[in-house]
Amino acid sequence: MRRALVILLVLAAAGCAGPPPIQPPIQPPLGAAERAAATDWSTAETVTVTMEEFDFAPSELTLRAGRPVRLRIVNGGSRAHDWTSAGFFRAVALRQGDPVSAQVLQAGGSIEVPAGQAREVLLLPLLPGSHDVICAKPLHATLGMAGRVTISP
Ligand SMILES: [Cu+2]
Repeated sequence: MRRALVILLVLAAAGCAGPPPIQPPIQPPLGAAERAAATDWSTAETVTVTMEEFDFAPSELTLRAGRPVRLRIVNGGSRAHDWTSAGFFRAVALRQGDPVSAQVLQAGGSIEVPAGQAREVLLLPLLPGSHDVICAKPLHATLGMAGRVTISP
């Protein structure tokens, strides 16, 4: 009984250690780990998106299913921005063992980039479809940081 109480207190304290995630973590599609492990990442095509106040350039991307991509998100603005699309990150395989990839999934499908910096992830588009992309910072999508990313078959 007493031990159970101690465990509960420890769990409660651990839960208060950091701010809660804004969005729930992403589960990659079935088979994503196997597809990522079988991918030759040296063939990845670089696709760059530049974020500024308040837009994405380009705002619309089309990627081909089965073609590896190095998605490079550059923040050319003067404040933090993110490139967020839960639907897109549920449709791709990310390269395993990449710290940025793990952060993106943990953050609910969001690539967070401080002002003046860049982040990149290696990914394999798997499931065809079209998804909204936003900057999830308050009001940024309304001000223009919104777009689409499409995976074509
Ligand atoms: Cu923003």
